[in-house]
Amino acid sequence: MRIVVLAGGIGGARFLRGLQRASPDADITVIGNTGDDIHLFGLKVCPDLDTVMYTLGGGINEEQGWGRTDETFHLKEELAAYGVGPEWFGLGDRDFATHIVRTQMLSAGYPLSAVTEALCDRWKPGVRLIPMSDDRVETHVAVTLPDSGERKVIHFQEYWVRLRASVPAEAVVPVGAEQAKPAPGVLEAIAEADVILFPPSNPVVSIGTILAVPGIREAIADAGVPVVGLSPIVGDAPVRGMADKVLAAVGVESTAAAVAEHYGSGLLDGWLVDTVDGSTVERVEAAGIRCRAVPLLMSDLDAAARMAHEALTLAEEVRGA
Ligand code: FO1
Repeated sequence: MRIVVLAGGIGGARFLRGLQRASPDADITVIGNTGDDIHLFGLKVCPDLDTVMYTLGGGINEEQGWGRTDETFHLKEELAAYGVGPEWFGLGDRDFATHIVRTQMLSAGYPLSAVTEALCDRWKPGVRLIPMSDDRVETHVAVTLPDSGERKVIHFQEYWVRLRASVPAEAVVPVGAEQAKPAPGVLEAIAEADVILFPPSNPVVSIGTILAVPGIREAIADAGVPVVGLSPIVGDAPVRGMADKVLAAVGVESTAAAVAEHYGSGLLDGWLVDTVDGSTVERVEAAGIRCRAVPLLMSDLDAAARMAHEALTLAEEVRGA
C-alpha cells in the first residue's frame, strides 16, 4: 500500500513511527513542511525535516522531539563568547553537522529535495522524505511585542522558541509560498497514493503551510483516494505545541471539529477525534466528513500504532462507502 503523509515536526514524526509499526509493508512517502526553516550562522536549518529524519532514523532527542540525542553545545557556547547570536535557538554540535552538510550541498547547487535524500542515506528513516518545495518558504508571524508594544513580523522560530508563543499571533504568513513549486516527486506521490494521511501536526504552520504551496491542495483534493486526518486538538486544547495560538490567527476555534471544518470536506474524507471529543462526531459528519472517536494521545509507540491503524481502518471505510 502506498501511503502519503503530510508531516510537520514532533507530532507528525511520532505518528509516522506508529504508522511504520501499524503498516510495516507500506510504502510511505512523507511530504515535509519547510516553512519552519531558518538561516542561522550562514547555515540552513530545516527543523521539521530533521525531526522526521532523526525520529525515524533513531537519532532524535526523545524527550524534546527535536535535535540530536547525546548532544553537546560547545559550538553554541563559543559563538556566544564571540557575541554571535541568536542564543535562544539551541543548536547542538551534532546537529550542526547536518546543517553544514545541507548548506554545503545547497551551495554546490543541489536542490533541497536531493540534499534531503542524501542526508537520509545516512539515517535510513524507512520512508521517502520529500520537502514540500525546493523553493524557500519561511513562516513569519505578526505580533505586538510585550515590552515595547511595537507591532512586528518575526520569524516563526523566534515566535515559537524565543517568545514561547506567549503573545497572540496576529497573522501567520508563509513567506514565499505563492511562488513556490512542489518539489520533484511530491505531485507524483500524491497521484500514486492509495491513501493520504494528515497526522496530528499543526494545522496552520505545518500542514497548512504544505497546502499553501500551489498545486498540493488541488492534487490531494483530486487524488480520488481516501484522505484521513487525526485531530491535533484534544478536549479543546492542542496536545502539544501552540496550535491554539496560530489557529486563532486564522480565525479557527481550537476544537477538533473546527480543525476538520477548516480543512473542509473538499479535502478531508475522514477525521479521527479523541474519545473526550466524542460528542463532536456528529458535527464533523454534518460537515460531510466521516468521523470516529478513538484515543489520540500518542503516549508511546503502541498508542501511535493504534492511532495509525484506526486512521487506515477509517480510510478503508471511506473507500468502501
Ligand atoms: N525548539 C525549542 O523549543 N527550543 C529550541 O532551542 C529549539 C532548537 C531547535 C534546533 C534545531 C531544530 O531542528 C529544532 C529546534 N527546536 C527548538 C524545535 C523547533 O522550533 C520545532 O521543532 C519546529 O520548528 C516546530 O515544530
